[in-house]
Amino acid sequence: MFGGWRPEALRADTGQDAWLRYAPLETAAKAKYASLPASVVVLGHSPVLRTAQEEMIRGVRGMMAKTLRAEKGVAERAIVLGTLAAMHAAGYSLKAPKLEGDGFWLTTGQIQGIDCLIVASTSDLGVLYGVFALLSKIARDQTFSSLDEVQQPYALIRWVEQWDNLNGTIERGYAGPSIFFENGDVRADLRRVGQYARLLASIGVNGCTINNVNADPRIIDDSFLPQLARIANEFRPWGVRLAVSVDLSSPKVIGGLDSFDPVDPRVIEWWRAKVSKIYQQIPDFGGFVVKADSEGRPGPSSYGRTPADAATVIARALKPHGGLLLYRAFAYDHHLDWRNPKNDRARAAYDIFHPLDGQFDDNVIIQIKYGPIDFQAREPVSPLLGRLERTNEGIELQITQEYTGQQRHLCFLPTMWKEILDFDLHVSGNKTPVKDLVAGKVFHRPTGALVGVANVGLDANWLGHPLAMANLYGFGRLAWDPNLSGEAVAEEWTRLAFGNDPLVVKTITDMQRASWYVYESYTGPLGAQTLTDILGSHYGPGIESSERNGWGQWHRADHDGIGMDRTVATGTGYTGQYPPAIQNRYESVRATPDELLLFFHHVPYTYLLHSGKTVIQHIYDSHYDGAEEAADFVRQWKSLQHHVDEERYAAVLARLEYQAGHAIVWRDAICNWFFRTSGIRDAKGRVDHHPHRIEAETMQLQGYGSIEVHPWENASGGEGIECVTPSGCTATLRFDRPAGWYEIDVQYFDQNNGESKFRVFVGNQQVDEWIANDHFPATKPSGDSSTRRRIPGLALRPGDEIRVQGIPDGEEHAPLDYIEVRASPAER
Ligand code: GCW
Repeated sequence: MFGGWRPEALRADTGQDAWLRYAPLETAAKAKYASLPASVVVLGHSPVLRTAQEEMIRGVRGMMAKTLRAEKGVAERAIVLGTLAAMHAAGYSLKAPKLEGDGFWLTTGQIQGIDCLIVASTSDLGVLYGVFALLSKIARDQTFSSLDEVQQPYALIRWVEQWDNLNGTIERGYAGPSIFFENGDVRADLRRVGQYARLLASIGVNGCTINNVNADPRIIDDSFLPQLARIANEFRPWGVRLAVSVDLSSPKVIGGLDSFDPVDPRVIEWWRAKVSKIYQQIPDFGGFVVKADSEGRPGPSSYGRTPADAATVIARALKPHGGLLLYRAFAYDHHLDWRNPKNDRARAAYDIFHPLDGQFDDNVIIQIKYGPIDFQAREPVSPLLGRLERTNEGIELQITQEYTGQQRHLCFLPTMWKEILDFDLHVSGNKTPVKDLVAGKVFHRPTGALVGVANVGLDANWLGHPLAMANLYGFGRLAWDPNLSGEAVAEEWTRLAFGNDPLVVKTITDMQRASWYVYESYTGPLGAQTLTDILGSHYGPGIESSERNGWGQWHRADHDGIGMDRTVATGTGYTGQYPPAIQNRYESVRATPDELLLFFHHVPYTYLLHSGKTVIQHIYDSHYDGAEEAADFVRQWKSLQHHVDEERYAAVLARLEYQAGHAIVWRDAICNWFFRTSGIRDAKGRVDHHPHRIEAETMQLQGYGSIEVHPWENASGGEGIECVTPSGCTATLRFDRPAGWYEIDVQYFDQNNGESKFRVFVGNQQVDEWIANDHFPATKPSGDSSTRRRIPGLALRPGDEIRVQGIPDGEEHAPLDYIEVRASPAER
């Protein structure tokens, strides 16, 4: 019944343990590890080493139902955990390889004549990382009879950031409230914080910034520090350093000064004293993140000072304590004049920070978003990444899917991150991939950083979509080792999160690997960026929201063509920020790769791509293909029924079915908009032609009235219907096709300010009913709230009356867009 595979994988799973489930091993795998020693020896007493020993015991107990004996010395075959120094001190003679920092060595060897399994490092934390690596191998069914493996982290700083507010909400968080804060204070119950730190440690993440970069100054108020210390206590046993985002105006807002001018001696003293107080309570405090002069945040420009002036005052306060300052390069003017074709937000980070190269202290890291705009589904690599030679830099990636489907759409981001990290910027004509630049290897900097904005929440499974945790896992793995392939990361994660059933491993790995391209293909063509509502949710389609305003995310589409001319020759000059080899590639319209064409060039819709298609036909095709591939995810996932636990099976299926529907909303919005704007027909005749679609406004309505939807492209035909009669309304049509099996899609709008009820009848028989109670980011009918209900397998006869009844609730007026009646798949 289970395809020969074990029912073990089918245990209910809330997702709380993520990739650290330690699920019981298959009998065959258990046999493989039967010779594992029966005891675990740890050399040393630090909290991190204690954690390492406990984790080893926990993992083996979960997977093999055996409890290792915790010992202090080697008297029998043992798993030995400790630093190389401790091993030498204990008189163990080992020929150790060269290890640095928190790197580790897993090996088998003799200690005092006894065969042992050894996990060694130069640091306690490295030992913990080694334990996690060993347990991961067991969970993934890897053989390690002749184990001898060294792993070194690529970059020193591997931090996640959370955009949590003190009131418990999370900016761009999609999985429930904050695990850290509630009602203005640190939560009383911090169990989830300890669990989070464990997950982070298991992938080598060594720091976490807990609050929004749009920082509440109160975070470092003296009265708040004991609360921060409680969080640091949860992090400490896992070697995760606590950091916070600070507001540059803090000396004024909470410090009582009349200025926050970074060169004012009183301000300098204020930061010095504040930082010492923090370290008195949190000796291993990691440091600060700063967002300044950006999107309305206060900054040094108020006093005519530079980011270097601002960074210096804070960095010097942190320096004596070993603290770091991550100063964000995401600073730009959001009141740009869109009428000026030379204006370009993409230039901002480089224009502001490049002239300051060399003016930052050694404990400052300039934290640079991967692209020059803002976490779009596709952007070129930020040129600033290649242009700081005398300043530490780090890259900022986004784990939370702000512009990539908000964990309702499947989008495995390590595929994108790999392209970015491997991208060779050819600095000074040499091979200089981004991963080497941000690890500080190219210019021999003291440090570098990979930072991921995670935004996990209180939802049991941390990120909402059960498959989205692969992004957090993948961030940590790539920060540790950017040379891993995206495929390897997806496969590791799948084995850990779902077990080793080959069908499960292959299916989920394949889906993850395809998912970013699929998402990109129906949301943002050819580097035009994610064509979403940039002024609001950043979720559904909103093609013109980025045009004709000061935010500078323009793609400049009009009747004749589309794209931003960013060339030196005729455009904004942005391409000139890249080293020559890259500049030449992007300066030339022919040399620019298709997927970034519209980021760099303005071209007519009839322009021929390298693929041989015109731009407009590519837009149509990619959106149709993308929507079909999204539908195919549902089919692929269904092949895993009875191979994964029911809970996650159902939760993922629901999200994928929703995604397949929402991909059609995206497809239609973008295709219709470009069709109307360009006037050029789809060569394949699909756009604006939906043979089985019946617009709700054309049905026979009782009580329902038509409404216009804005922007028009987010509803089929630009209109929908709504019902304000409390007892409900109906929309009816007469079925006039041959008798047979059909499925009906009801496209409706599910707002978050009411829970309307829907019922569907064929003749007098009710065939379905549901409540529109999902929580999309929308209070009106829109591309965010548009969703569908699919009713499969209906035997319809000519003359049947199909009737949808809607009963409004609150501000949600049972809004409908259209219905589609299609022959059931088996009949097609
Ligand atoms: O992407 C934008 C987000 C903002 C965010 C900002 C930033 C925290 O829409 O919500 O603010 O970037 O990164 O500072």
